[in-house]
Amino acid sequence: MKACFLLFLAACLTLTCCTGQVDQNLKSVEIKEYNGTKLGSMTDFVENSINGPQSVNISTYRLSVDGLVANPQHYTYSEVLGHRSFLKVTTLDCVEGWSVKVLWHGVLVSDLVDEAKPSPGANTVIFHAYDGYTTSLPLQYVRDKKILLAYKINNVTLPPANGYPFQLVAEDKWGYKWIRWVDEIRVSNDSSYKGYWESRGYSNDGDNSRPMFG
Ligand SMILES: Nc1nc2c(c(=O)[nH]1)N[C@H]1C(S)=C(S)[C@@H](COP(=O)(O)O)O[C@H]1N2
Ligand SMILES: [Mo]
Repeated sequence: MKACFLLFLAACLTLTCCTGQVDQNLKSVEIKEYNGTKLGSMTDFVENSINGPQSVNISTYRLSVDGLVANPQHYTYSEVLGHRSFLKVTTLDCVEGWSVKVLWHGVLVSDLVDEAKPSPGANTVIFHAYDGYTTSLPLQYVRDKKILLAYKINNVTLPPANGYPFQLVAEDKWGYKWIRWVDEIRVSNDSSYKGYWESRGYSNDGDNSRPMFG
């Protein structure tokens, strides 16, 4: 049964990779409810990325954890997936006015950062993506909120448009903090660093309980 499901998933993914679109079969295998909470669909996300959907070649892909660390890391996709993983139902709120609540499955950003051994004074995490997009978050927030680097949505491997291989689940932050196609986690002591949208006027704090401009 499980093997059957995995085979089906593999077939769907092959299709998705070739077309760069979410295959309708993927939509039919994603879960719609979790612990009594009704979920949105991964196809509810609005495509608004700065350079369109990216297609990452997983055989050459590496996730770097570097910057202000003693022990920089360069993980393959499967090495990242080898870390302990967690599930979370979390809502993404975009500044454009739409939001989607789904089940995320991922690894702890703080586990990856800790493996790289952050130096004293490290207080910021700067994320870089395959399309050149950047954003940042306080290291303390990343630890306290147990922030995930997600590789599945609604129990389906992230489709390319949703950020395959990884999307940051920046709980309680505006959508522009939810960086997709993440390829670098850079530890820093520059707490005033401004990412792509932050340097264009959106609040650096990005807290979704506060105004998006700040
Ligand atoms: N790499 C990258 N990540 C990105 C963006 C982008 O342009 N490039 N756009 C951000 C914005 S503004 C939003 S609202 C969310 C949307 O993510 P979703 O497609 O998973 O909803 O992605 C964020 N992450
Ligand atoms: Mo957004």
